[in-house]
Amino acid sequence: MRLHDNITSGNGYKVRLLLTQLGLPFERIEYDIDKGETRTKEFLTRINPNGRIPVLEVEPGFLLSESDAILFYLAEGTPFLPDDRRRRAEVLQWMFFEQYNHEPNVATARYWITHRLLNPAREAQLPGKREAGYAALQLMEDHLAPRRFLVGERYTIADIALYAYTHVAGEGGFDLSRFPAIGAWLARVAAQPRHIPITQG
Ligand SMILES: N[C@@H](CCC(=O)N[C@@H](CS)C(=O)NCC(=O)O)C(=O)O
Repeated sequence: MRLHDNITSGNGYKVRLLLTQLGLPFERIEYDIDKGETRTKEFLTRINPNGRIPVLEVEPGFLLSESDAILFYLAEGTPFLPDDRRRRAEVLQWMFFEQYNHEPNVATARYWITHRLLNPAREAQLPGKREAGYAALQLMEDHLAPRRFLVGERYTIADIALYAYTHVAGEGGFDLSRFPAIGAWLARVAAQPRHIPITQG
C-alpha cells in the first residue's frame, strides 16, 4: 500500500500509526502541503479531488481519503475495531466528534502556529478555536476520568483518531496540564505495542 502523506500531519499520523501497529508494510509519499503540492491538477485528478492528504492507495484504482474512514477500513476484522454493534457505533461517534469538534479547532490552531501561517484574519479566529478546542478537550476529560480508553475499556481506532492531535495540542497553545485524565490516557495510548511517534515516517 502507498500512503500519500505529510509528516507533520496528525491525520496522516493516525494512518501511519495503525498501519505500523497492524504490521502492514507501506510506502510513504511526502507532499509539501504549504507549497500546494496536494492542489496540483495531477493530484486532484489522480489522488484526491478534495486536494488533501492522507490518502491510502490500497491497490491501483482504490484510493481512500479521510483519515478516520481509512482507520475504519484498515481496522475491520482486527482488535482495533470491536465486533459488537453498540461498540462499533460508539467508535464512530468518537471519530465524528473528532472531525467536527476537535480537529477543526485543536489541529487548525496547531497548523497555523507551527507552519507560521498566522495572519490578522487567523489571529482573530484563534480565540474561538481555543474556546471550542477547550470544550472538546473538557468533554474528553469528563468521559475519560472513570475510564481507561474511549470505548469499551480497550484500545481502538477511536483512541488513535483522538490521540493524533490531542497529544500535540500544546503546539497549538492548549494547556493540557488542566486535563489529568487526558494526560493518563495519552500515556496509556503511547504505551501500546508498536506505538510510533508523530515524527516517524
Ligand atoms: N478530514 C480530513 C482532513 C484532511 C486534511 O485537512 N489534510 C490536510 C493536512 S492535515 C491537507 O492535506 N492540507 C492541504 C490542503 O488543504 O491543501 C481527514 O481527516 O483526513
